[in-house]
Amino acid sequence: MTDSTASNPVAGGPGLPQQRLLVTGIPGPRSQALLARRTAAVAAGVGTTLPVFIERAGGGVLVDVDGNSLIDFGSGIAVVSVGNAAEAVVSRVQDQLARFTHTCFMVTPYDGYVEVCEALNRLTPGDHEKRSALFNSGAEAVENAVKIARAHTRRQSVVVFDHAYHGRTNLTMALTAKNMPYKHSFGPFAPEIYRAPMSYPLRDGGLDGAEAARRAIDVIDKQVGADEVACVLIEPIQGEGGFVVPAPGFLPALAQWCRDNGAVFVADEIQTGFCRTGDWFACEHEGVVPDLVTTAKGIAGGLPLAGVTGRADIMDAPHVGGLGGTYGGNPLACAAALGAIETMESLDLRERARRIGAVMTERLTEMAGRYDVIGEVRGRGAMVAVELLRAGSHEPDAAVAAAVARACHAEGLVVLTCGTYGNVLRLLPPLVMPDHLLDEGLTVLDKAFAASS
Ligand code: PLZ
Repeated sequence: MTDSTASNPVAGGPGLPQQRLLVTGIPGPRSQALLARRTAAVAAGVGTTLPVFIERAGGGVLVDVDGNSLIDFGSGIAVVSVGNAAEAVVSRVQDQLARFTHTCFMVTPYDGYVEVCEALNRLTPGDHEKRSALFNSGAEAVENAVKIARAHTRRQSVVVFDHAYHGRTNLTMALTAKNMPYKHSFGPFAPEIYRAPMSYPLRDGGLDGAEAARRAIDVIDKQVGADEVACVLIEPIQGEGGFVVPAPGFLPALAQWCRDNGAVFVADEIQTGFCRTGDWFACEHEGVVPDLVTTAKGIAGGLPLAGVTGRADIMDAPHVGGLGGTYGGNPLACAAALGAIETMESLDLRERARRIGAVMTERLTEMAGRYDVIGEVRGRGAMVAVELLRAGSHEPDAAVAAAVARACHAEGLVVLTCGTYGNVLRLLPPLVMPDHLLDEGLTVLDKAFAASS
C-alpha cells in the first residue's frame, strides 16, 4: 500500500495508519466547536449518531479533527465496503473529474453510465437478458422500481413487509414500516401500499420459512387480491428493521407466488448488495432470482449512485422519457462505481465478507454465553447483529443497546443500532478492515457489554 498521507497531509484512503488511537475525550474540543456551529446552521431534524467531525478516513478507520482514530464498524451505513477513499475509486474519479463533471445522461450520454449498467446486468442474480437505469439514492431507486413494476403490470398495489425500510421520500416513507423517526408528522402517505407479515424467526414462535410465507401470502391473497399486485418488494435481509434474516424458504416461496400471479418480485438489495453478505447479492444465498433488484450504498465506494436492474421486458415497459433525472448516473459516481466493483473483484471481497462474518459470529456467540442481554446473534457475511432482550424474555431492551453503543463510541469504536424496537446493535465493517482492527473492535464491544449490562 502506498502511504498517501506522506504527500498530502489531509489524504485518507488505505495509506492511513490502521489503528485505534484516542488523544482527547469523545468528542474532542475541535469537534465540540464544530458541533456548536452545526447546531446553529444545520436543521435540527438531521440527527447525529456520534458527534465527532471526520477529517480523513480509509481502510477500517475514521480520523477526526482532534486526531482521534476510530475503528469503523458502520461503513457510513454499509456504504464504504471497499474502504473510504479506496485507491481505485479515487483514481478513477480524479481522472473523470479532470475530463468532465456532468452532461446529463438524458441529454448527451457518456460511456461510464453504460459500463455501470453492463456491470449490474452481469453481477445481479440470473443470466436472463437485463437492463438497468441509474439514480442518485436508494429511495429514488426504490421509487423507480415501483414505477417500472406498475408500468409493466398495469396494476397499482405494492406489497411490503413488517419492519421494512425503503427510504424517506413520500412513496418510500409509505413503504417503510417504522413510524419514529421516519414517518412521524410527515403524512399523508402514498396510497396502494399493503403490509404483510415478515418471517422473523426470533419472534415467529417456531414458524418455518414455508409457513411464514403462507401467512404472508394469505394476507396478500385475502386483503390485497392477487391480480391487483404490481410488485412484492422485500429486503432479502432487513437492514434498518433489525438485520432480520427470514427463515429459509420464505423468499423462494414469495418469488414463486409472484411468478404464479403475474406480480413483479423486487429485491431491495440496497443494504445487502455488493459483497456485504458474502455473495454479490443476498438473494443468491437461496438461489432466488428477482425480477428487479434495487442497489445503492456499496455500489460506488461513497459517491451517491443507485440502480434498478432487471428483466429486459419489465425494465423496458415504461415509455421513452418516462425514467430519468438530472443527475442520475452522474459521471463521477459512475467512475467511482467502476473503481469499487474493480476493487471488490480484485480483492475478492465476497470471500473477505465471509471471513469477517465468521470472526464476528464466533466472538459474539461467545459473548452471548456471558451476557444474558444478548438474545440472538444473526446476520450473514459482514452484516451481523445482536438483538438485545431483557434476560429470559423476548422483551426488547433498547436502553441497553443505546448504553452499549455509547460505551463503544467513547472508546473509539463506531457501532450503529437498528431495529423496530431500537434494540439491535449492528456491525457493518468495511470489507477491507484488517484483522487486528476487527479483533480490537470486538474486544471494545465486549468491554462495553461488561460495563453496560
Ligand atoms: N432500502 C434496504 O437500507 C437506506 C438509511 C439511513 P437512501 N438505509 C439507511 C437513514 O436513516 O436515512 C436504505 C436501505 C434499504 C432503501 C434505503 C434508502 O436509501 O440512499 O438512504 O435513500
